[in-house]
Amino acid sequence: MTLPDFPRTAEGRVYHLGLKHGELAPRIVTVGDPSRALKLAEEFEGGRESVKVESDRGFLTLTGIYKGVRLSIVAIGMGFANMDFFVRECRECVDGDMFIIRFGSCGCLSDLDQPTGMSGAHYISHLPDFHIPIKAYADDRLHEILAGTLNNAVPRDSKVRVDHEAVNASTDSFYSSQGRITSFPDHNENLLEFLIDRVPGIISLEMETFHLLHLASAYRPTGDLTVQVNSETGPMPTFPLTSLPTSNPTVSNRSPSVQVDNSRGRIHACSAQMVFASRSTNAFITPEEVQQTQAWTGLACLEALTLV
Ligand code: R1P
Repeated sequence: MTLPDFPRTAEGRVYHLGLKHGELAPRIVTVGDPSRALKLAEEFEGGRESVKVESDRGFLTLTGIYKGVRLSIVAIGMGFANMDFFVRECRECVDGDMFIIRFGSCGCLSDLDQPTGMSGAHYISHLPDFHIPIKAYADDRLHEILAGTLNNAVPRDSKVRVDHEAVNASTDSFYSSQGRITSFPDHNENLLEFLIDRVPGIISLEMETFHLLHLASAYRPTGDLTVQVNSETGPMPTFPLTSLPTSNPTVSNRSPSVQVDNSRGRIHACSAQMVFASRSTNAFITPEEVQQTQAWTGLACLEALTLV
């Protein structure tokens, strides 16, 4: 599909992830850190990926086989903007339903004996005046499957526990909007207390999950909120553009760039966050604990995607 607002290279690759149809599986684990992606890809059959695409913009995609199922691991870097590129561009590279698990790290608001597995995520912006507690929810079924594989994967001697009811807040920066006090005037001294007060059950902060869950749950393969299909003329807007207020600068006379593609399916997403740091005590887990936790949590993510 070619969309007027959706750039591709001359080779037909999506512009930022550098992928073309066939290089990505519809079952995806997404991580921030490329080294986490490369380590997890060692679990693919043959000990490595069969497709590796490194884009000019720093996205890394590894596709291979795990337990007979074709999966992809995509390292996206950090933040909402990169998550936005990832979800929208991956959607253009596969047909049918997509299943996406974010396998990330986070800071927790209490002690360190907490991970992994989130029921939702909240967005906050980077200024105290604009904290907006909007909730986005994980896909119920995928979340339940992941909770099961995580529970099965926890080593018996681990102090880590899986909290599949945990609430996470996604923030648009690491420093100011997570209440870190630096040498810049962020006016964020009371941010953590504010969040604990306003967001029931919040235990962690990271930077991507809200946007993943939001895009996944908002996506409609037939664009049914803005487009209706006429079999003779193709997709048309359900509202006449001329009836919208002309003074609104966001209204344009261009046709909506949304097109209907019935080969598309839903996007099912959920997230597992590993707690690497405590914001209340400033403690970090050790590098060895990072490796151990990543190993079993990553395997649980791959396993979950084989079960959907
Ligand atoms: C900040 O250090 C980064 O780590 C967390 C945050 O969400 C942010 O991207 O996630 P990853 O470990 O997946 O990168």
